[in-house]
Amino acid sequence: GSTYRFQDLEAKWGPVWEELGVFTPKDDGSAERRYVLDMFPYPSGDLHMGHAEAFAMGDVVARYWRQRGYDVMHPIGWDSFGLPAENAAIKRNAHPAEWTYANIDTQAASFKRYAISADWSRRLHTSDPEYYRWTQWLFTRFYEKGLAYRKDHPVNWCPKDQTVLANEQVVNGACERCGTPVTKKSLNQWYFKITEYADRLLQDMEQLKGHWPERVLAMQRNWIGRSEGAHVDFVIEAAGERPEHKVTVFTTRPDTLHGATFFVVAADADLASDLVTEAHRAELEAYQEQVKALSEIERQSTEREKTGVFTGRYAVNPLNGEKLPVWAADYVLADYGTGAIMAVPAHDQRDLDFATKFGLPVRAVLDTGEEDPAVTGLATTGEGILVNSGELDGLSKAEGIARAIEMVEAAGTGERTVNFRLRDWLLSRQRFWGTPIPIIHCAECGEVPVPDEHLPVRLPDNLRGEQLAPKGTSPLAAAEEWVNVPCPRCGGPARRDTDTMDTFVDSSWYFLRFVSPQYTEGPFDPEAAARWMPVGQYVGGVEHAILHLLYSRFFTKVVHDLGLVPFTEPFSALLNQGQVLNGGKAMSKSLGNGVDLGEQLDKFGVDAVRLTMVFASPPEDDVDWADVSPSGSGKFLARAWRLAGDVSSGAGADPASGDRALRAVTHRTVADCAELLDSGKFNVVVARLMELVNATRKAIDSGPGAADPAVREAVEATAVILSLFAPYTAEDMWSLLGHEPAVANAGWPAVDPALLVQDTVVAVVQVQGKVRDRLDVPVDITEEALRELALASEPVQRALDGRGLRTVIVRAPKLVNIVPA
Ligand code: ANZ
Ligand code: ZN
Repeated sequence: GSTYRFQDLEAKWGPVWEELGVFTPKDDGSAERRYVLDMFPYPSGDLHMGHAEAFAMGDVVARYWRQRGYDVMHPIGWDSFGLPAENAAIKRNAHPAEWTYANIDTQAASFKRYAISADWSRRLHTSDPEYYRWTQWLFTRFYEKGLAYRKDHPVNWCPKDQTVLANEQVVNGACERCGTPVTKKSLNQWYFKITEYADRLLQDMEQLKGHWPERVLAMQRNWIGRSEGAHVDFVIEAAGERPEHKVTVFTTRPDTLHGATFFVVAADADLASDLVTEAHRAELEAYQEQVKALSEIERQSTEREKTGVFTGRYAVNPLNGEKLPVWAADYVLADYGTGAIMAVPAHDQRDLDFATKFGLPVRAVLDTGEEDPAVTGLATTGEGILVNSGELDGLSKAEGIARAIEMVEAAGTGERTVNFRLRDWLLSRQRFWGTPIPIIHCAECGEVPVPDEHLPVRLPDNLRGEQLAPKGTSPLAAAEEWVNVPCPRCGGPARRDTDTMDTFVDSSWYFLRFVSPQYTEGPFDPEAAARWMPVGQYVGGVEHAILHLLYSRFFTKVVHDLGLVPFTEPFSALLNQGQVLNGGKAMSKSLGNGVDLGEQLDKFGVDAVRLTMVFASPPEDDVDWADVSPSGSGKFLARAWRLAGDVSSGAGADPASGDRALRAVTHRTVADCAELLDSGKFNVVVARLMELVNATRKAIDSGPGAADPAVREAVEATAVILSLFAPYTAEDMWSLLGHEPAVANAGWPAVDPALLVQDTVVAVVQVQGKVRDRLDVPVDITEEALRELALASEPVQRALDGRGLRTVIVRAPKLVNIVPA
């Protein structure tokens, strides 16, 4: 028929693609391999508009690369462990698996309808025992390398979710999930020693420059937080009840050692309780209670007035022997540097605020030409010359830093050091629906890893509903018959570890599993990984700019060090797609501005929604659904589709005999679109395609007519380019044009360079009104380019005779008028 009905096209082509296995890579070496990956979804309900945006972008890349002849792997799977499933199970007195797998089925059906060109044979779910078996296997390798360990630590605790949170999951002092203010609790927890990889995580970002968004690299750099400085030892004076001992500080400014006027230890560190004199203990303890009661939000606020208590002790400055009062305060963090600082109020604002509050002295030691900080209340942090600093006087800041380090090193009271903000990764969770930690605790043998041949340690399937409710300890502890096992080493009675892993562990290696999802000899087939990886294009939201990417990079480096992969970075290129907004705001329940993806698909069709997502803005920008027109997209698709119906006859004629003007448009469009796709300007590709469709329609209606071979050539090119955005429409066009499916493998149209030659015009260049040169330039030359060309002309240079320029008037493409000074 001649009516475009998206419902018919969706019903017709989906099953055909599935049957033909169009999107399964050949993996036979017949073509260069490329791996395109979208951050895998979490199965909370059905797909939403955000998925539709992200997956539309990833699919453009996958489909484009396929058309360019690459053997493309574009897998799909689910990040299916996690709290929402567990909470739903508690509410419904069910097992988390029920909710999880039901949602996965729903999403899978939606992905198929959405025509994601995924290889479904690689589908995986991180909550499947066949998957988490290998998560556990990897944990064991980490454990053997000393990269997984336990320690007691004050951890972030969400009182509502009754669970531990990683620093990364605390946003402005509140639980990332539920918004409850986070408190501290001391627990024995499992950690991954990601800090051992801090330097490499930083160094290897060199490989990513230019291929990852600069802001993501900046966020990673900042999170790793490398600071160069020194450890300097201060001796704490002996006083009555305890002998003298030393406390080390971390400072980035050893040049300011002479400006230290007091000393501060983190109030909540053991060190504070350790140092305090008996006379001040009660006061310190009262203060510590006060600090504990504060939420992280309040603690981290820079506006808050400084608080602290004197400990009764003095620390001796190793450079000048001065005695500095030791304070305990909460603005010094227990888990950064050494948890103790030398305070230099003249040159550090936090120290100055503290000094002002408690009447401590301020001594400037770097003359920066600014006003005295003691007077202005503003610490000076610029460059300058050291003063009041004994031997360091007269040196610059950098010289002072170097010299001060030499001095403390020579005296054996300090050393150059590098400090990282990055903390070890707290990975244990006291929740049920996660990968069980494969460790057995034996009274005789201590921690014993579960032997590989006993993996997976499966979750018990008899816990449900209330039994999963958060209690602070893991719900697994209640499964007695699961917990009690013989020790794998001595056979004596022992207990399984009852914590589960942070779901970020599951997602830190899924991209490796995809290369060989059914592999049973290890987490992945190393040969397949070497063939397919790194991922050529990774696509996902900027909300994962730090954690998921950092953890995945860390895992990849460890797996590299285990000799399993040759590469050190998992994702060669990264695209952060924008958000889908409605009315300029993120969609949310509270705003009531949510848009239901299913309804949009029912109303406008998959192709129109996908095309709208891509056309609305550059991929990395947000799309405001209130501003777009999926019905307009639908009209365009119908228009493109009708072209194919019009040219259904005349196959086989040589396009070279066709209309040259239309051919030029087609070939230029194909060439430009390739460039635009390579540089990620997908929205412009759609605009160019609309122009091609218009030109073709004109050629049919008022030009050489539908039978002209140039028209067929144009419509075939349209179908191929359109297949990246609107696969159903493109497939039907392809079929109307007399081809077998699938258009996805049609191949990118060849470009005839002879048809790309641009029209040129003559530009006249005048100097003081006299014509000095005539230049052949492209019609669409920019003002800037024409100006450059004109000024570079030899006759023009001769006429200028070394004089400067007063004005240069450029009227592209035809005229340049130069007035010398
Ligand atoms: C003396 C000094 C003088 C400092 C000066 C700065 C300026 P970054 O760059 O972030 O690494 N510091 C060290 N450990 C701390 C902790 N646990 N809590 C709070 N502050 C801490 O910062 C390093 C600087 O932050 C260190 O250098 C120390 O103060 C402070 F004019 O030492 B500085
Ligand atoms: Zn034992």
